[in-house]
Amino acid sequence: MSSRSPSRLTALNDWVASVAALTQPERIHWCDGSAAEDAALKEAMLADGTLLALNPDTHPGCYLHRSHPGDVARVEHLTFVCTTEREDAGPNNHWMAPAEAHAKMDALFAGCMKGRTMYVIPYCMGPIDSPLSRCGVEITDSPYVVANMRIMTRMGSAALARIEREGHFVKGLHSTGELDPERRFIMHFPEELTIKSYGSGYGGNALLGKKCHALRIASVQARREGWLAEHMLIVGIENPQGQTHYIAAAFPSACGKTNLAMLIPPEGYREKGWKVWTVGDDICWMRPGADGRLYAINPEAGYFGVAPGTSARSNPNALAMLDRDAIFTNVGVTEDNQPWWEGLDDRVPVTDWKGQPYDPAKGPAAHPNARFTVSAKQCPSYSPKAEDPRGVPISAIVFGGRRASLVPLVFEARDWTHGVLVGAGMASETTAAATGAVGVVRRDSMAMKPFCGYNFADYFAHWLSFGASADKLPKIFHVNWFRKGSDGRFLWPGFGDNLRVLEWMLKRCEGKAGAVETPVGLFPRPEDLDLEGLTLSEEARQLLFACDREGWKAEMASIGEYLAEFGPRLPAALEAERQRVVSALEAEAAKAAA
Ligand code: OXD
Ligand code: MN
Repeated sequence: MSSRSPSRLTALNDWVASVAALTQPERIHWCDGSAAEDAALKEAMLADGTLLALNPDTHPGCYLHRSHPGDVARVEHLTFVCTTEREDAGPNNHWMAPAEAHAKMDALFAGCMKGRTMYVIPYCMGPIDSPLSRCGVEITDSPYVVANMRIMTRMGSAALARIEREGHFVKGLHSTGELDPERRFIMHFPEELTIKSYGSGYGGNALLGKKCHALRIASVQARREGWLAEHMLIVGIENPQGQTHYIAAAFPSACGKTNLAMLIPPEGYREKGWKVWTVGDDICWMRPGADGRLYAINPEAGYFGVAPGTSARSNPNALAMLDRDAIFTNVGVTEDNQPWWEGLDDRVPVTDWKGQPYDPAKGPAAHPNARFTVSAKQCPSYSPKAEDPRGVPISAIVFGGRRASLVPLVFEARDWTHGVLVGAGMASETTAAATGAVGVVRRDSMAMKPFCGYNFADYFAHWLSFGASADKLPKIFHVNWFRKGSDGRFLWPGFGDNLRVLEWMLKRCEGKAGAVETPVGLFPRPEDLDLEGLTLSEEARQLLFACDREGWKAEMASIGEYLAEFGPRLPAALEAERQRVVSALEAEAAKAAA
């Protein structure tokens, strides 16, 4: 522990000094990321109740944190992008003028760390020696944030050394404040590479390396520098011939990214030698390499995953990494002090996430957005390539959402421009990862609605701009694991069986699998997928692979209304592409009527 700055970087020291003058902490602690530092912080958090130790026999090194019950998710209505021109933030973001936002935040931060310790966390998003990585420094008064950042990022001395070498970094200032929702804001200043977050201790609001830096600020840097910062998992699929192909997939929060990233192949596939390798479960930074392909890194070093629903069936890899050295937030606890959440198993917990005796009549034991934080290295399927500074070459990009109707199991975009339209038009039912109503269908372009740090119209143009070198780019697909039948139940088993769909995609990339051309994209027939060992109902076979032309006409009209919200800034090529799909649907209808 050190209160003296270990850095010779004037810009960093000046910023830390100015924050200290504003927030007036009792102590300043520069984090070195060491095990000793982590142990000391955890001991202090155990002493003051911030952390509770879990069963040391079944879960060594595991802790429970109970957040304030009103501080359990991201707060999109309190999250702002503060650009000089309102139009640069776009209709997809809440906007505030930078001067007004700074004044508001600085008033909240004034004196807020009195009597507290101010932690300075130098961190690197991505492998420490990768040219694709980017660094930042988070200042916070929360030791819980420090402990989580140590898992989620490469934090401490090595990151500081890189920051000193590069001379620049993203500045993130955070205080839990009073945890008063009336005094809670998450502000981004992309033009200054700065974040100010006050009044929440929740992951996405407080671990500033994650959503705030690696998506909102990084998306702006990426546009400027010719790369992509995306809300995507990265998974490697090894075929029986020993070749591994990588897929990047964008799904909205709490739609199964972690499960897909850690998928266990179905038995028949395992026997043939298929393997799955996890590179990342939430964020993907991709850049064209010298060969024109897109190369991707996972900027994170850990998983901040949704606990409820995680089980031996849904994600055995996740369970295997959660029995040691993990932080659980807002889960229930069993009689023998083990963490528990809905969907885990048949045991009945004794305590709920608020620390009250568990009573099913009063709600779930774990909050629906309860989380685990764990090092990526603990994942049994962690890819040996995840630390490769060059990143992994991406063969396919997948967009997907929760759609009970219309959207088939999978389809392929005809080319890059069509793929960008498919991503831009994506929609999904909302989940508990953000406050607000759950289960409402909303457009969530590229699963980036809450995370793009600039105007979506410019973001779509940026995506389209990659099309110039189209021959080496990944193919783009859309999936929907959540289609429901007439009885309201899911038609597709999901989880490990999703590999059947991924295999079809990779075969399409190699020209080795069939598909039928429709106005909406290229659809497989049931026989184009390996469905051996799977029992699908007749309804499932019908609906999962069908193109409902009338339904798609309405969907394309609705996408048109959504895109029109972006006004004249929307790239003409995107609207032209939509028109092309509409015309193709109409031409087919006319042919059928003739
Ligand atoms: C997350 C989210 O925490 O998307 O990953 O909310
Ligand atoms: Mn996410």
